[in-house]
Amino acid sequence: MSGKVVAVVGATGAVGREMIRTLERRNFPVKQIRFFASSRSAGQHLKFNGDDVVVEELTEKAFDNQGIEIALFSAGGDTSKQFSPIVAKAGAVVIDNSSAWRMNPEVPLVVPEVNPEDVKFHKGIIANPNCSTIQMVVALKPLHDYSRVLRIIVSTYQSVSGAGQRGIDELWDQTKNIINGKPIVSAKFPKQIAFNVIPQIDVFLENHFTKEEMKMVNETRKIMHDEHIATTATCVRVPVLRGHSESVYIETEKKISRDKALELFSKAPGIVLMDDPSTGKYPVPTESADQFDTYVGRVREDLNIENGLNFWCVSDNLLKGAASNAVQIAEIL
Ligand code: NAP
Ligand code: 3JN
Repeated sequence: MSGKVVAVVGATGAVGREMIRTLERRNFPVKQIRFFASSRSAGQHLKFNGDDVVVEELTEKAFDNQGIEIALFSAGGDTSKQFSPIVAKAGAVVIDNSSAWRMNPEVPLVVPEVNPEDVKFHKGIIANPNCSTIQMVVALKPLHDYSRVLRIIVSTYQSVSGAGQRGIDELWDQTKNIINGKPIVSAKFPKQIAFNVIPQIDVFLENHFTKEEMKMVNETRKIMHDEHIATTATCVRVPVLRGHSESVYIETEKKISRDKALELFSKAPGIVLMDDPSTGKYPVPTESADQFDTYVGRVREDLNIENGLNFWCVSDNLLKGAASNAVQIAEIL
């Protein structure tokens, strides 16, 4: 049978389950599939293309002499730091969803619509960027190719699934409890998320930005091969189940008119343009959920800055923001 021997590490998680579905949906050539998680989930069964597959415990010996060629990791940064080098040494190429390796100069950080060529310099580990970065750089790429992007001001509206299964459960639980007049518990998020918005994702750093915001700043430069792109990000959690949205303002070297931007977006890979103010056409998370593309709309020339352009983009954070970007990288391999 042709195809690759593929492992999904973190297979029981919110991203891992989408990786499995994405391999199925994109007909990735799989000769054999293996699922790994912690000892908590070892022994569980998950389906792949209709077959039952047992979840195995990830251990330091688990990949020895198994012939595993591609390992899709979404088991958090600490697990990745410990196991990715061991798995790469055992002969697999690791495609890791955590932030553990993203800024390591030896590790390519890849969005296939933007810098597919970087895959070539991998030494066994390839990093998948943060979900908020991925959809923004997919949208920026055609603009940047036409006229260099100098400045980015972005505000994100990030769904609770970005915080994993516990984030999804917390929104449901709080919503049900509030409707039923019961007290609520905030454990995964720093404040109440139901009927609220929270301008904090991840921890605060010394410069008063959050870690999530600084990921957008640094990862954008690395992916776009431009150390000078000046990004300011404000990352906000909103009570949406699935799909991150972003309001993006950019300044470019030469002016990009709305018509030019629409033309560039409409031809770009991975982008679906939804922009027609006359019919109220623009993207929203409920309509882009479960899709692989990045949706762009609300394109406007800035009122005050000659070379300023505003747009809105929406993408499924569990797919393009994580699982399908990783599977696309595997397709390049
Ligand atoms: P999740 O729903 O909490 O799932 C975590 C997964 O990791 C589970 O399968 C869990 O297995 C497994 N795991 C935890 N500790 C492990 C260990 N020591 N050994 C093996 N497996 C272990 O979280 P998620 O939303 O899927 O996210 C997982 C990770 O993906 C995040 O921590 C983050 O690094 C990354 N992520 C990236 C993006 C992105 O922007 N690209 C977005 C979301 C998440 P058990 O069932 O055994 O606990
Ligand atoms: O909160 C979100 O919407 C995205 C979260 C991503 C995330 C969550 C926990 C750990 C990451 C990430 O991918 O940057 C990490 C991490 O690996 O640092």
